[in-house]
Amino acid sequence: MTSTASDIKPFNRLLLTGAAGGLGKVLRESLQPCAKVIRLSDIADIAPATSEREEVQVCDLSDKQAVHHLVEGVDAIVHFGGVSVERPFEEILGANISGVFHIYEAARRHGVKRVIFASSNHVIGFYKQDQRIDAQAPRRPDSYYGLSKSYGEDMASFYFDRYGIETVSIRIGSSFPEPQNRRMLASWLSFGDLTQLIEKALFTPDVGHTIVYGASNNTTTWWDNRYAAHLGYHPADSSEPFRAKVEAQPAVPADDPSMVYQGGAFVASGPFGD
Ligand code: NAI
Ligand code: 15L
Repeated sequence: MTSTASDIKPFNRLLLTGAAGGLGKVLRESLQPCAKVIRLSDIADIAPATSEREEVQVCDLSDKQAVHHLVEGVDAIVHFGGVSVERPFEEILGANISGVFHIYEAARRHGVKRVIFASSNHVIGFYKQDQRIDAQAPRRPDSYYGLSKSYGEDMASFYFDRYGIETVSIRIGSSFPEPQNRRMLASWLSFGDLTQLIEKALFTPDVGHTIVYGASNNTTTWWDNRYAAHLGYHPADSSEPFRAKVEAQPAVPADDPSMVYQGGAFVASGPFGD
C-alpha cells in the first residue's frame, strides 16, 4: 500500500540524481509529496523546473567538487544517477564507483542522514532462476555494472558503521512500464511499487543499512525480503496480467542466459576491448 499523505512528513529538500533518466522522470513526479523542494540533477539535460518546488542542477557525478556543491542544503538523497547497463569498466568507474563515493562523502560533509541507493539485481545476477535468495546470500555480480552496485552497497554499509548515515539499497529488478520478456515476469517492478518502496525507505526510522529487493508482487519470484520486513513494503502490482502477452513472444531456448540466470543477458556481456 502506498503511504498516505498523512504518513509523510516531507523533507525540506530532497536530491534526486539521474533525474533525466527513465526512472528519474517518473520519480520527479511521484516523489513530490516527499519534499517541499526536489533538487533534480543529471549529467544530461533536464526539463526546466516547473515551479518553485523544483530546482535543476546539471552535475557530473565523477566530479567531486561539483557533487559537494550539489548536496549542499539537502536533507536526503535518492541516488539514481549513473551508468545503468553493462559498459567497459572505465565508463563505470567515474559515474558509478567514484560517483557513489562522492555522494557519500558530500553527505557526510553536509550532514545528510539518509540515502536511497538504486542498487540492482545484477549484484546477484549469477544466481540461477531456480534459486530463491534473501539479502544475506553472498553476492554474485554478473558484470562490471553489477560490481559497481555491489561496491555502492559496501560504501553504504561503511558510511553507516563509520558515520551513522543510513541507507536503503534497493536491488531493483526490472522497472519499466510493463514486463518486456519472460525473465521480467519475475523481476518486474511497477513504477507505483518503486515509488512506494522509496517512500518507505525515506520515512521508516532506524533502517541502518537495509538491502531490499525491488520487485512487484509477482507470482514467479526469486527474492525473499525477510530482512527488509521493517520497511513495511507491500507491493500492490503484479506481472501476472502481462503473462499471456509475454508468453506469446517467440520461444527462447531453455539454455539462453535470459532463461537461466537471474541477471539474464548481463551474465554474457563483454569482454570489452580485445
Ligand atoms: P537511465 O540510464 O535511464 O538513467 C540514469 C541517468 O544517470 C541518466 O539520465 C544518465 O544521464 C545519468 N548519468 C549517467 N552518468 C552520469 C554521470 N557521470 N553523472 C551524472 N549523471 C549521470 O537508467 P534508469 O533505468 O532510469 O535507472 C536509474 C537507476 O536505477 C540507475 O542507477 C540504474 O542502475 C538503477 N536500476 C534501474 C533498473 C531498471 O529496471 N530501470 C534496474 C536496476 C537498477
Ligand atoms: C538494471 O540494472 C538496468 O539498469 C535496467 O536497464 C535493466 O537491465 C534491469 O537491470 C534488468 O535487469 O532488467
